[in-house]
Amino acid sequence: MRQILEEPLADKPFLPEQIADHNARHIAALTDEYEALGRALGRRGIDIDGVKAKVSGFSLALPTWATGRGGTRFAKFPIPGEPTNIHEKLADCAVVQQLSRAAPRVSLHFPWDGASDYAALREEAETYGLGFDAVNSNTFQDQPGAEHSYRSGSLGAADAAVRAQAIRHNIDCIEIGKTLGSKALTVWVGDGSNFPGQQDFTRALDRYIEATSEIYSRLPDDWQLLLEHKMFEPAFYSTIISDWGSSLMAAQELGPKAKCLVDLGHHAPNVNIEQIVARLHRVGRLGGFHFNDSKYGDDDLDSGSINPHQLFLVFNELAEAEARVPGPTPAYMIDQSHNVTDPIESLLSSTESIVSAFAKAALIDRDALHDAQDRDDPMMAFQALRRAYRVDVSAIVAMARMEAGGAIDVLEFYRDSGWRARKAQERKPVGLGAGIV
Ligand SMILES: [Mn+2]
Repeated sequence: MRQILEEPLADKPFLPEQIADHNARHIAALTDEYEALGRALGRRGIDIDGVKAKVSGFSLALPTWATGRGGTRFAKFPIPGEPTNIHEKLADCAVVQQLSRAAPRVSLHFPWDGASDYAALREEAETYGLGFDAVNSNTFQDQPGAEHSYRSGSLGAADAAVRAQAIRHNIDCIEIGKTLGSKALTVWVGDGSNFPGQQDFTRALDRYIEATSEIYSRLPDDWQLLLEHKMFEPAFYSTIISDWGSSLMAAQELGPKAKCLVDLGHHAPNVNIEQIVARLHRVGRLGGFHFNDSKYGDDDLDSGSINPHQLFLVFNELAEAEARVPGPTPAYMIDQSHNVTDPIESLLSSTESIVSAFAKAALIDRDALHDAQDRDDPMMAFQALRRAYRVDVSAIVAMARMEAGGAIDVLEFYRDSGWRARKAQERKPVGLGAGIV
């Protein structure tokens, strides 16, 4: 076992020299693997340095809620050293960013991430080299002291006073986001029904769109409103924004700043999510992406842990769309609930999976793919994808990360650092609390 690293400087979790020492032990093997892969790709006419440059340009956001143990609907088993407030969550996100160099933004959720001074919070994040991604509102659970309950819905509730409270909360989130430097508000509501007849589908959607248009009218010009659909839960019979069709319908009625956000876990099993990506991009409404994986539904498992091929196919569609109509990159974010792992380790591992899927999609010979599609040759079209998917791109991803100042083996560095054990001494214990967040 290697030595536990020294106590770091206050403004960065780790000293650059600590990462350099780690990299010095791995650089010879990495260079050898990178050069061998470069020769193999070169024989196919692919320039490995060009792919690495694309990988260097890829980044995603981390959600603060994924820095703690989320648990399941049934229970939550915290670990010592979990973050207990927004400042500690930022520090853990800084660990992921400093080691992976692919996660420079953090997404906040209110009121969970409330702070007394958001300008100071922005400066605190900047000392870590972090910025802020979309802010997220929460009108799916009641808060202490709230005047009205969301038990029967929020933006789509039948009670106008409940809708007004939900609108106010979203406007408050926009105001906080302006101070933080965010450029988007993500809205997911659990509104819906649990019994046939409980709710009029049409009037409920009308109320939701009317309420959301009030929020939309308060958006700064350079902001986006990201609408996140989800098939079910907590409403198990009908959900107001249950699918991409409802989401698109709402976005188109609201206006050009409203876009759809696709969360990989928010569809029925086996749904062709990559086709949804292509559809939404075609109409210019693909606003964002939440990465996770699932076996059954909204499991929030680690990205690429169950179906890495689907992740690759999603990035294939994104690359295809980008080549056809260049435009702003969708807001990429991890959205996971960690039940049995150290959340930082899951975020590091998932970041690696997502960047790898992006890198593999960048290897696809698009001319060969299009040619096979146009000749109606399904096998060769499939092989164009398969040739890229089979490549182990680890050396490209690690080289890009190292050149940006990150660690070659992120998990090894993190474990050797003793970060969690140190935080277990410094941070107060987390309560047992409820399950999934
Ligand atoms: Mn999500």
